Amino acid sequence: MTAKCGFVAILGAPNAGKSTLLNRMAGVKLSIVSPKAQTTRFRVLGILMRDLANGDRAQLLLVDTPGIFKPKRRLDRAMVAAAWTGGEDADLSLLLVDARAGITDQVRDIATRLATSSGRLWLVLNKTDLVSPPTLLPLIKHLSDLAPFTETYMVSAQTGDGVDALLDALAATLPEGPFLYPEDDLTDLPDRLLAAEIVREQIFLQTHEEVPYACTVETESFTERPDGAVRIEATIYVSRPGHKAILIGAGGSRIKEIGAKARGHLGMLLERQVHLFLNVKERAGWDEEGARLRAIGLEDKG
Ligand SMILES: Nc1nc2c(ncn2[C@@H]2O[C@H](COP(=O)(O)OP(=O)(O)OP(=O)(O)O)[C@@H](O)[C@H]2O)c(=O)[nH]1
Ligand SMILES: [Mg+2]
Repeated sequence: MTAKCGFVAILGAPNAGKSTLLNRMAGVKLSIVSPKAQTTRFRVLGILMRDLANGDRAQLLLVDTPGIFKPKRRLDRAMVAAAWTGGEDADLSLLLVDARAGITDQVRDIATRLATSSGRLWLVLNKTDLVSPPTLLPLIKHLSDLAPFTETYMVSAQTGDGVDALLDALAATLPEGPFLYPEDDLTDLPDRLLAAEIVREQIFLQTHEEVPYACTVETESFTERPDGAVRIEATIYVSRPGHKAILIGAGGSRIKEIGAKARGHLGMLLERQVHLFLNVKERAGWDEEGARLRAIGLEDKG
């Protein structure tokens, strides 16, 4: 048996389905997903073992990245920088393109920049469940004019269609080398960060307009109790008093629902009972604050 191991970065425009694909490939939910753009804010690693037909074994280190867009806030700049770094550090990058949205300005900009980088690049069309097959070939042709993709795959991260074939091809193409993580590990994401992310996912699902973008979540305490349950306290920082009112909702109804859903999901992910306490604090300008960005693992680029 030969061991293979390498990093594969999933890059693309916001909402392309990168996190859905990571979760589908890892077979477990590691990265939060929402119908809104710019959901993912930092790199999320998925660790996956795959046996090849020839008896070789591969450890795929899949890196979900924030969507790439024109950043305005310091938070946005740090997110986009994290995405590009994910690509630069990888053995192979996948450009994931929403086949229904096609070649938007964002996709064009990303592909053009990837064309100037020296790393290996594959094209993956996603959301094939939403388009008719004859539209895919012209799309691939136009994308191939923008960057030198060495392989092309078509998948539906949602239904799982085509994902196995992509995984087999990825495992086969990884460089030979020892496994970098224990075989049973699923991610390097600490539970505290996972807890904050699951709360943020509910904010993305349950609030609208600018509110989800005006929030960040930090786990203040994470303690295991003697009965096996875990007690989690998290703070939601919001930019403005109006956001706080929306987040709390009439009579506290919204924050209660965010807490209830997040607690349920966390209970399943952590496989134990969760007691979750949420605190909402107004903090104008948190998205320009280095400490808030570092709290979610983003390097402070100033
Ligand atoms: N129909 C369909 N929907 C999909 C597919 N993959 C993802 N989606 C949906 O697309 C939306 C965005 O998915 P995400 O996985 O959050 O996208 P992302 O690229 O990680 O987005 P950012 O983190 O914002 O950059 C969600 O509503 C997903 O359910 C797919 O293959 N088919
Ligand atoms: Mg994402």
